[in-house]
Amino acid sequence: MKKISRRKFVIDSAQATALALVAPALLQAKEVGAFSFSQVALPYAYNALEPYIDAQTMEIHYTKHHAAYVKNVNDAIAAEKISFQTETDFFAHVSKLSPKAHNNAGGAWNHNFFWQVMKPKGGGAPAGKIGDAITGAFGSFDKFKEEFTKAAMSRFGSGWAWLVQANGKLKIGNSPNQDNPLMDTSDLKGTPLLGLDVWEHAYYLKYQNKRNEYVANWWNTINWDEVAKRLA
Ligand code: MN3
Repeated sequence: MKKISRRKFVIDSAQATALALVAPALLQAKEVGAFSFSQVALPYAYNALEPYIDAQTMEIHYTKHHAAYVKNVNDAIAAEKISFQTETDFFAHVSKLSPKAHNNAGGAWNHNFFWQVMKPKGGGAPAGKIGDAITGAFGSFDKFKEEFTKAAMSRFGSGWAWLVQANGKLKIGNSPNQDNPLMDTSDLKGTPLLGLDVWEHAYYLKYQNKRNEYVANWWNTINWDEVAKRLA
């Protein structure tokens, strides 16, 4: 082994420290102009939402469908040199982007959101400020459930049902494909508080054509703490 002099060791340590201080700044500089979407870690196991959402659906949904949206939008960002700095900015200008960028960005974002507003042993009527806001806007939790379920059931084909906050008001609606209420192309606009994936890939293995049963059972998975966090 080569003997390292104390003097050289001190210099190397000083250089390493300087590099450690500089490195985060360099990384940040490199990221400017290179915004990309990422897939959040699933906050629970694939089987955690059983019996309402089965493990196989969850695994395919997360590792195949969602992962593909993330990969495809990032490919589009690179190929089309899309330079928006934030998700909000990206969606606010999505009408100017290619269908590949638009649709896959929606798929990437919507599923990150969806995983987070669910949890094992979730559901029930929400308490606190989100409970009050829902009762205030819709009359009762049951009325809210009824209206949200209608939005989920009336979306023809693939899409999402949403609870959003816009100008301080809560609203329910739905969107086609992977569109979301942050998009400038969306009829329903606002900050998403709660979202439900009604694509067949979200329920077909367990429920086949019975979207109504999937929606009815999904109420047992809602993570109201996460919904409340998004309320302004
Ligand atoms: Mn999906």
